[in-house]
Amino acid sequence: TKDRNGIGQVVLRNPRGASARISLHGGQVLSWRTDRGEELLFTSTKAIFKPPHAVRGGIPICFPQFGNRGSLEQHGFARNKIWVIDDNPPPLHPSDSLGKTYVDLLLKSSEEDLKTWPHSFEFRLRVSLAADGYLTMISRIRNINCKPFSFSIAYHTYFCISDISEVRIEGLETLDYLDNLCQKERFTEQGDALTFESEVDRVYLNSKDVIAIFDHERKRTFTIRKEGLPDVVVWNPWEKKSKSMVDFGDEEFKQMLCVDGAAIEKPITLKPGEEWTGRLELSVVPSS
Ligand code: TA6
Repeated sequence: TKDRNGIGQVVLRNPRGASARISLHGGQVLSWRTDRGEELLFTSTKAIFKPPHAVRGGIPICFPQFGNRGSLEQHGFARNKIWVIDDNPPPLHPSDSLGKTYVDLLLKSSEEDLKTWPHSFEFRLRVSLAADGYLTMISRIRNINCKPFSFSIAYHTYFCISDISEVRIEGLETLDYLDNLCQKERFTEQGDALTFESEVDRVYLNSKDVIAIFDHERKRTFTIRKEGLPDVVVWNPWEKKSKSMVDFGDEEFKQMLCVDGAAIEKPITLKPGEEWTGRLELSVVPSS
């Protein structure tokens, strides 16, 4: 299908009726719904669907840079580029396809990209929906250059939640984190679950590979399972920052929370010909 700007979109639908919608703009997942049609990802009602800017919501891919940690635009250029469907991707493990509904997307470094980031790469993204509605994103990034390069990456995931003050995250306890609100200074998280009562903008370091987000009011739990992504970004803009974002409603911070599988603190270095794989699996289950 095409969006209002004529940009291609792919809709995945599994046999039970769960679905996901991915835009070729940025390779961005824009929607992930349960088999009852319930939307699980947040998109701002003021989102601007105007390339090259990424839509405020879903899962923008931050690559080859996270945040403003480098010379590129905020979060790198991958989310602002048009990807193509990859009809003949190098094979993945059979378990990455069996029983799954999926699409393979490809972003290759263009002449234009090389001006700002002089490294030739191929970024292959597989987005899949499993029979039980789990959403999986597998990134394979290959250095097809003649010299090594390093990159950071984050799946900037906007979860749809009922009320930010009724949410807690388990799996980040006792970890060190870099606080973007305090000049990226390093702190250590306390011993109990993370809850929210003000702006949070942190990169948790060396986390376990399973993170749980409990939405108490809506009685559901999101689970993030990740491989190759040691860090976790946690972001809620809260009221003041929300008012400064043109593509975000003043009160919308109450219904969203970004929890991103990422590799930020230690950028990934690829030698010529080398390939890195990172996996993120999102699931949601009713919680008591
Ligand atoms: O989540 C970390 C962060 O860098 C925040 O500081 C905020 O800027 C957010 O990403 C959104 O960035 P964006 O460029 O999409 O507005």
